[in-house]
Amino acid sequence: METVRLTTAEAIVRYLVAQRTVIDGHDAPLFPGVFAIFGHGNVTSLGHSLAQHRDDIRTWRGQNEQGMALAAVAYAKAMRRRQIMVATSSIGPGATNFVTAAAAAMANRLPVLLLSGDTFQSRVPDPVLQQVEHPGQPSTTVNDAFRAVVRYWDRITRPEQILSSLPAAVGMMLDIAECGPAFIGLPQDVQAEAFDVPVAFLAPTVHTIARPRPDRRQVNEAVELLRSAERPVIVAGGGVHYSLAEAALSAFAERHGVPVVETMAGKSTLTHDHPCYVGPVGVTGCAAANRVCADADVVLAVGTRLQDFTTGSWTVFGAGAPIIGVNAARFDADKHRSLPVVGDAAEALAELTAGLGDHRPASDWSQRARREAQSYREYIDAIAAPTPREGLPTYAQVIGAVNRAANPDDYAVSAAGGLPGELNNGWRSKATATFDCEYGYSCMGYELSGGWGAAMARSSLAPTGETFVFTGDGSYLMMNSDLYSSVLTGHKMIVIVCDNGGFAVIDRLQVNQGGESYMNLLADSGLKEVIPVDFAAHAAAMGCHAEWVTTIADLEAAVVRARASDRTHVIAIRTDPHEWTEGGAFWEVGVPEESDRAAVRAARSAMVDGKRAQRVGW
Ligand SMILES: Cc1ncc(C[n+]2csc(CCOP(=O)(O)OP(=O)(O)O)c2C)c(N)n1
Ligand SMILES: [Mg+2]
Repeated sequence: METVRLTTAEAIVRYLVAQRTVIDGHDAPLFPGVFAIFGHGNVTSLGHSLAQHRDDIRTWRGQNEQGMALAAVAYAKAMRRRQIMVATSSIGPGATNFVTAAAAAMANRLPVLLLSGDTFQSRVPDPVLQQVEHPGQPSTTVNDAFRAVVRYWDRITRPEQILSSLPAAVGMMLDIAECGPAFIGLPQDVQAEAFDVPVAFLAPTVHTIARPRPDRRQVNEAVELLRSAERPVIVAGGGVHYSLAEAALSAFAERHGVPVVETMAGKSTLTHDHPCYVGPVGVTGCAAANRVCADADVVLAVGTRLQDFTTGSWTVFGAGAPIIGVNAARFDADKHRSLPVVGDAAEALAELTAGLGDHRPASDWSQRARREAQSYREYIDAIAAPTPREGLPTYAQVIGAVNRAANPDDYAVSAAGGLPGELNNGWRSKATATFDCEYGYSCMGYELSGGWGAAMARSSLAPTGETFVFTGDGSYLMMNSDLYSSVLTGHKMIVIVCDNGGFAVIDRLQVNQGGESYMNLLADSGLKEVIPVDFAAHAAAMGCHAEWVTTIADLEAAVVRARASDRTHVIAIRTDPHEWTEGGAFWEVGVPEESDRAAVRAARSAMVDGKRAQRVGW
């Protein structure tokens, strides 16, 4: 066997460079780049090899490990899992800064390869800088903290282990059912050790994503159930995007007359004006979609993990309506005793449509869904109208203004706070796969870091438009250094910062559940004085173009300037902390069973009432 003597780190980098994939018929690297923050745990070996291979794989220097790993998550989402970014950290705090981002990747079933330094296997120099020490478990390091937040975890204790570990990690990340983040810990000494690497291990390899077809019996049973349905509904989830199945789903819905509601991850499966589109479903959804789901007699759930914001904590679907779970992962397909159809979404829809032929339910159901969709549109038109109101502009008005100015090739990014619900309702998808509100983990800070990663991913695609990032003041303050990253690397975003004086959506939850406003809005935080943040000055200090606007008309003009900007452009606007888009479903949270506040007791009994509509296990 032909071999070449390389260090572990060098062999890893050469292996990553050799992995190729096919995107829209074109050859492309499977690992298009590496986000890196170096320290003593990775600079001398992995950093050395990355420097040697700078022309083969691009390394991007980050500002914060969590931020760069979140950028990697958004990158994978924008590429619909067809490319995977690597992120590398030093040992200790650099590594643990990754943990939150790994969980975001895990919840959203997105691939990211995390390579963190680890302490010496020899233990000779212990304790080393940043080693926390586990007196009773000497082989434990902080990297064990990743075990709960990744789909693949390994620590390379002998160089030869990479020969099996790297292909196993790649296999998992390309598997449509298993996909998630992979973590590999690289001890300082093992990274530097040389071994005889089989040349075949480093040979260029072209990967394609296998898209398994579902089991015939499952398809037949699902066809039977759909044929019996008088009022079917499709719940389109993020898996539709990962399967590149938007066109298949659109054709299926039209051919079989099935209305479509979308989850947060599934938003932009259909364009907003599609005849079968009803609207967003669930807690952050609209009344129209929730009504259609309540009356549906069969639910065709495609590529969704059915999280509580989709199901209204399991109150949105009628108690007797069976669910057909079309999903790549059996775990998701089986949920709530669904009739599982395990397989790729596009493949499964093709087989279901073949079985259904030209079957359609009676047309009054799709007419009803269209009327519902129309009522939702009219509601949004009314609340998003630019007409000046007393008080500050609302989230709905801000989103309406930006959306009116958006082109079909623009992309929207958000994650946490009140904006997800507002965007899910108010942002009209003008093209498919153009929306990324990270709501599997709803990770504050994803907005700006994810925006950077999405802009980077989209810059590799044939002409694309702007990346619009929507962030609240709270998320902005939690993590903003990737504004600077985007300026440095030239991956432009247009950022809308909505400053409503704090954690408004949590204040809303607190008050709606009978509590008093406390520690969410800055004004309720027991401070002598609330000193406002000058978000525009802050962003400008990091090299962005930045401005404040006060009215919706000003915002519209600013978006035009932002489009013309040659770099990340931040528009800050003060918004109303108390005005919300309505229409969402029930959501179960823990409300105290005992309290001396009458409002809390009332909220508790409303919660108990609401729970009566839950379908438990069925
Ligand atoms: C990392 C993280 N910490 C805490 C939370 C809980 N949380 C959800 S929304 C929110 C407030 C967000 O504030 P802001 O960005 O200003 O949005 P607003 O609520 O004002 O719309 C908090 C604290 C979270 N989602 N993520
Ligand atoms: Mg806020």
